[in-house]
Amino acid sequence: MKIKVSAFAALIAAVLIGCNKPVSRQTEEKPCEQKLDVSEAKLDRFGITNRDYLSTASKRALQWQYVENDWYRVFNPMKSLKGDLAYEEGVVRRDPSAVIKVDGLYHVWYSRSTGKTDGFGGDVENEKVFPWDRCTIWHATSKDGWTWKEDKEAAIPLGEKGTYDDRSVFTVEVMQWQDMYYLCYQTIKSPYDVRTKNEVGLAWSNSPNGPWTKSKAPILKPADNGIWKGTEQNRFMVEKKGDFDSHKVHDPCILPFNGKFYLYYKGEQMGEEILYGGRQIRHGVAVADNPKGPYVKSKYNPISNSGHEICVWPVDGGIASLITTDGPERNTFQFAPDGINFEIRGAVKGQNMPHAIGLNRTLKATKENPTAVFDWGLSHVYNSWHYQSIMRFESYRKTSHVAQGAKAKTGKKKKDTQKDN
Ligand code: AAL
Repeated sequence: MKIKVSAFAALIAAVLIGCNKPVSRQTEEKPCEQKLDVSEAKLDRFGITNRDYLSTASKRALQWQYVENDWYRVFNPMKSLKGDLAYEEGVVRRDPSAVIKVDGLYHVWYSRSTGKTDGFGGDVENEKVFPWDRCTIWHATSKDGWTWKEDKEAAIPLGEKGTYDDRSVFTVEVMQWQDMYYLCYQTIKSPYDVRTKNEVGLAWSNSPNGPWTKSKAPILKPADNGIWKGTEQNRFMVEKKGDFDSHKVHDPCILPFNGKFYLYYKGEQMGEEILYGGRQIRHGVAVADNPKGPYVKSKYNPISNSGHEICVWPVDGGIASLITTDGPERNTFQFAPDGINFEIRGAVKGQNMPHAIGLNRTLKATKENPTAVFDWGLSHVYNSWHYQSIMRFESYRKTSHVAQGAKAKTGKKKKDTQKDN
């Protein structure tokens, strides 16, 4: 009888399970159903013993949308930079932008501040609450990507007292588009307390060396639908949490995509919780017809359920994203053909993982090597809580796992010096 059931199952080779079709108020309706492929070939590939006894994990494996092996990276230990970007005691240099190359020189922008961090316990009006507080945005250039020369003054200074960016401008990204350069970055208006809303500003120039014109108002703001509980300095106490980005919009990065401009960002929510052993962080996107905006938040936000700093790049007609640090899907590569609906495609080994990646935009990702942009780039390290410095990351692609001297699937033997490709 059992054999007959199995044979029947093999014939239809499908099990019905709930699917993710976007249906409004789906909980009030009968959830739609999706067929699960339990063909012999699929069971054999995943080593599933018995199609009549599928564990929850096996069912999940059978639902994987993408089971190829071309999105996997291993990071080497980070390396020190030379010249002005070498570690300097007393100075914070962090959150580097993408690296671009113009007229034979690499360019990078980053947050810079001096002095130690006081935290939120004292006079927040006059002290420095975070390493990224009281920052301005600086620019450095390099011939070889190792030795960097910092400009003599900030590329983006603070706004005048009373303006939206009078306290800190930081965590910058660069976009080069039609002979113009755009810097988008986080902004704080003083005072900076634990409930201060964080916004996003923009500046533009026809040269990477500036001068920069700043937007008069933020181009992106947190959702305005959370309600704090009481007046205490506590960001966890809320009457209502509001959208995923009700407190802060962070880590902005604009990519030209499908004739429009997609501003990817990290949201922080009022009343943030700890979930899956990490912070409750999700990403969103806002779209504009023009690089200067107006940017309209996607109705599909949030577009991730995990992650931290934004790390996105164009590949194969869509947008890829590296999700790091927080949430159940941390350390995964994800891909969205439409820039919005991301699926997991692969993973990174957690070891040596850089967390504030400035991608190298001179490297091009391809369908065959979608993570080529990670060959090298910049990130930061915490030399201490007070001071951070920018370093170089390098990584390599790994698509096989072969013992030294043994034959790979291609039939070739692996040499002792050879890394997996
Ligand atoms: C980073 C980023 C943003 C935050 C701070 C500096 O991890 O998410 O930039 O504001 O930390």
